[in-house]
Amino acid sequence: MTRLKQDDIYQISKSLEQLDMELMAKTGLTLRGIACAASGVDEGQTSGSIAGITAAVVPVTAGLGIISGFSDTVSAILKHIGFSSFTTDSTDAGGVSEAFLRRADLLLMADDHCFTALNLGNLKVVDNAEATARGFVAGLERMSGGFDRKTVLVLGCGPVGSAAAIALIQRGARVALFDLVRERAEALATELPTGIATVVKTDLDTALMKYNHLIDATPSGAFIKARHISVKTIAAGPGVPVGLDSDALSTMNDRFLHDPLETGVATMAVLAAFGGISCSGNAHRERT
Ligand code: PYL
Repeated sequence: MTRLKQDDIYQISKSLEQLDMELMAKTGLTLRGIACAASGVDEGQTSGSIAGITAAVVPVTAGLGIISGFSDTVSAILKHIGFSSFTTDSTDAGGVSEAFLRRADLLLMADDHCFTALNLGNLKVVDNAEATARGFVAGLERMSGGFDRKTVLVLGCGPVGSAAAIALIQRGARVALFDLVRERAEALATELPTGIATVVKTDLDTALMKYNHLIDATPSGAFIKARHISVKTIAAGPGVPVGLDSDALSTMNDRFLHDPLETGVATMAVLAAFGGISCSGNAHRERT
């Protein structure tokens, strides 16, 4: 998982209205709408109760430590989609204790390996990697007008790419799996329905020229070039940094979804609060 930097997130809190306008143009949904679609819940039925749900965001000093602005940005995203939310005054265990004492319904916290949302009522656990994947797949589906057995190229078979492949198949897509480590793609393919999931046998350049629907779940930047993009290309990029280079981005217009944190945070909170499906965290998967 790429560790975000302050530069990646410092503008998010003041750009959420702008993000909603961009998402509406691309998908017909706002950030909350994407989160609800990804969670399989009706936005109209949740919007009333969401305000009554309080989320606590706990800063964590473990490992490489606190990212300046991270917890407040997470809290701002949650407020933007309608939750009540606060960042705890204390960090780590003190913050967890504070969340309980202040009767939070949800608790969100992240170390360098796992970003989790906990429902303190029903003990549901939602992992950011899985929620991020589901959010971007929901957005890609809307931009694509439905998958209807279309094949989506999944770039990167780590926690986000794996969860994206599963979510794509659940929504009626076929998936072509690519990872620089071919064994990772092959290992993922063994967990997915035969014939619906295939491993890309060609090199990356050929694959990028072949497929029109892409999910970039890699930690690599600017490797997707303008020559890989056609008027039919529709892409979602949960990966950080952005996989499309500036020339490729300039040709995509309203056919590319990316944000460094918003979609994942919104989806994990809605999943934790309302999602009927309990999510298992990816924390147990091998850490890259
Ligand atoms: C959750 C993000 C999405 C992409 N990479 C993940 C990341 O940067 N993880 C590290 C988060 C560390 C947060 C720090 C704090 O400020 O509480 N422990």
